[in-house]
Amino acid sequence: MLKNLPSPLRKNNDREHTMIETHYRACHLCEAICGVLIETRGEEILSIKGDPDDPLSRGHICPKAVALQDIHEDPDRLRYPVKRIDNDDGSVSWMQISWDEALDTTANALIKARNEHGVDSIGVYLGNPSVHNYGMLTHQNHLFRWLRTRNRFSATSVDQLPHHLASLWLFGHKSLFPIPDIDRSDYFLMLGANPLASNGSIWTVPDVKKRIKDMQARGGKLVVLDPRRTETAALADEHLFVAPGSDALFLAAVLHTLFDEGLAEPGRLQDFVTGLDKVATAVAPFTPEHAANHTGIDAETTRRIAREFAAADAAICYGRMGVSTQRFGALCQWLIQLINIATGNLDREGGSLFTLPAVDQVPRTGPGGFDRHRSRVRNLPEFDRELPAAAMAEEITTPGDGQIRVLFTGAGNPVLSTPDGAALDDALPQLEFMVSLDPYINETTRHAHIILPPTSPLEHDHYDIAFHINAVRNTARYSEAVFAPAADKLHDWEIFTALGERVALALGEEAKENMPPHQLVDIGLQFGPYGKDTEHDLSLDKLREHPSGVDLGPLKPMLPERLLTADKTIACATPQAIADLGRLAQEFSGEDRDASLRLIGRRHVRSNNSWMHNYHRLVKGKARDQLLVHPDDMAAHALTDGGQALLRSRSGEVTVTVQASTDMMPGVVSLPHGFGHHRKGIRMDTAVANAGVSCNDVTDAAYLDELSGNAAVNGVPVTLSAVQ
Ligand SMILES: Nc1nc2c(c(=O)[nH]1)N[C@H]1C(S)=C(S)[C@@H](COP(=O)(O)OP(=O)(O)OC[C@H]3O[C@@H](n4cnc5c(=O)[nH]c(N)nc54)[C@H](O)[C@@H]3O)O[C@H]1N2
Ligand SMILES: Nc1nc2c(c(=O)[nH]1)N[C@H]1C(S)=C(S)[C@@H](COP(=O)(O)OP(=O)(O)OC[C@H]3O[C@@H](n4cnc5c(=O)[nH]c(N)nc54)[C@H](O)[C@@H]3O)O[C@H]1N2
Ligand code: SF4
Ligand SMILES: [Mo]
Repeated sequence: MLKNLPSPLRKNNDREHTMIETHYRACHLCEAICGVLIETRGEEILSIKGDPDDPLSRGHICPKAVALQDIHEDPDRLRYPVKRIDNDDGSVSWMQISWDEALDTTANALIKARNEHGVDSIGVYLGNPSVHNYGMLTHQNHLFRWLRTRNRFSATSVDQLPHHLASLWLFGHKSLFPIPDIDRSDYFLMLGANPLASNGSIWTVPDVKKRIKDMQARGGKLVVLDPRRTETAALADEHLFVAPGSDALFLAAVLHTLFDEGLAEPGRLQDFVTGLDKVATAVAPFTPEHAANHTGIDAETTRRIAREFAAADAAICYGRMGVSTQRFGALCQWLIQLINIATGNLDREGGSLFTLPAVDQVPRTGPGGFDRHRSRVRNLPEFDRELPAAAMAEEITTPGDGQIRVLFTGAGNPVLSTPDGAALDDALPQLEFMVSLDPYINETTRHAHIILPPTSPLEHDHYDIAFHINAVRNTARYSEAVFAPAADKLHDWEIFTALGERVALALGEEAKENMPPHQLVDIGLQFGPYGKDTEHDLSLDKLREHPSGVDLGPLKPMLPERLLTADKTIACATPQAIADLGRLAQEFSGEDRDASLRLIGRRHVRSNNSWMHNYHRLVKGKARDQLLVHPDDMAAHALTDGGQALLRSRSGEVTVTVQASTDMMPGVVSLPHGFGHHRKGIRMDTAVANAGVSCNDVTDAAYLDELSGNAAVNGVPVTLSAVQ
């Protein structure tokens, strides 16, 4: 049983005699990918500091960097595969099993489901850290190529799916994201993002605070639209409260003003941009006056912002989570890029540019597709062969052909991170078999029959395949493992490979040729844009000689060459988006702002989604899981500061501690997601002691961006009542 496992922390008896070593590393915990220096003596970590020589992060780190040590040393982190034992008295225990037993049992369950019920009876959910762990990206298809199920899900559809769709429609590839070139910009219009807490997203921008301040010192201006006065909003030159879910009206009104006042000047983009006239016609009814009724931003302010944006030498319009995970997420992301295009700020230095990463996945991976099939129960559209995560619970519980009977989760915690997580929590026990590739027994993985824990992050090497694509500067860096893993440990990619081999064998197929991730990266580097025959001559060996990373320069204009549309043009009048303007008009057809109380989320720099509450250094101090409520709303609902309240939506309810905050827009309340560790059977002691409640017990799986299928975890209508 787990309790009796040998201590995972290998004590080093020769400490005094062991040399102090410095390891160069990329912190993989968030998208900023900061360079860190980790000092070790034997098995002991002595310090973690920012690497001043990293050309991207320039020495910056945030308080989470120390979690690299905490994860590695956490006694709750699983070191061996475990199997769940349901005892007769209703209790659950976990038994350590061998890798062979764990992998054989898992592969057999997958094959059995495939043979007996068809491949769609297997569900797959991959979470956020799977993108931060390069071996999971390079090797997941060693398994999934044999399991081409329609029931694939990921955190994408609770997050950035609208960004992918806008990029697919406009630029021809799901991962061609325009990146805010803040270091050379004059004007930044930011919606629904809080990079001071998040450290940037779809925008790898370590040290963002300094970059914002530098822009301001150059005379540049930051305008933030957010229903909460966030850390970023507080730093902005102008902060505007915007009613949750109404941003598309504001953006359409900005675009309307640009066309209406003759400010649309795409400049050199004109040569390869089509359909702007159709867009102008489509946004003509969306006046700033109409928007003002619903957004709370007066018409003159909207017009002024449009004029300022157009007048700036280089301007950025950027929106993130807050405008993605809401009812009009895809429309918002499309409108944002239309504003950048119409003003000539796309592909302009100081505007938004595409990157050219050293391992350039973009031309090598499929562009992504949309709505090629739909979910069985609710008829929701597929994107990139994945269905909306909001549909997962019903696909498990609804009988019929294609019902999910076996579930694979990897690096995800959908019970806490997808809307109506409580329904998923109730659905998971109905599965015939569940396996989780995860280092923890948490809210989701506690339902698994088998948990396959990978090596700790410091036990494997890293090259960031995902986030250089979104970075403010082109750089490349390879990090060696800090510690050698013990012989009986497997990396995530090795687990995928081992399962893939077993499944292939059972199917009478030949497993895919296996090459470790670093070799794939070496090939990617050598044959990439800075590889052989270029002045940089990049290869893995070259990066090993430069462990702080290699600078490949600022972002450069690359259009139309970088476009992956068939004819190398940007067709602006995306039919789906234009049609969705009709849904927008209908939703906001009334004269008055909707009166319901709306729920939004928030992030804290010391936390990260659902899984960073088990490290004492990050959770100590004041509680951070309160519901923030404006004092006027406190009074209207007879709430007391620090008191308890019942927060209820159409779909669920939780009892929260309320905190009065003048940072909130009246009519809007904020609760962070990722808490709710009170559930039975979780083996994360510190997290359980800081349990909080799950915001996603209140969010609603039926509340979606109907165009993209992305969850609308922001803007959820809720009610509040005091609990005595
Ligand atoms: N209400 C609300 N809901 C939200 C959000 C919100 O703002 N509000 N945000 C959404 C967003 S943006 C996201 S990305 C999702 C995140 O949703 P998920 O990805 O489902 O959740 P995480 O909390 O990131 O869970 C990460 C899991 O990965 C495991 N893990 C960590 N590192 C590794 C590793 O290297 N290998 C393996 N195999 N496992 C690992 C952890 O133990 C944990 O179980 O949540 C979404 N949900
Ligand atoms: N410290 C920390 N860093 C993280 C994470 C974390 O959990 N903690 N998670 C990582 C992940 S997975 C992601 S995706 C990124 C997210 O990165 P960001 O998007 O920068 O971070 P959020 O704090 O979610 O910012 C969303 C903002 O949108 C606002 N908002 C909510 N609804 C609306 C709306 O309708 N309109 C507008 N205009 N604004 C709205 C919220 O108040 C919030 O300030 O952060 C990443 N980095
Ligand atoms: S901002 Fe913090 S968590 Fe993100 S990469 Fe840098 S050190 Fe790591
Ligand atoms: Mo995310």
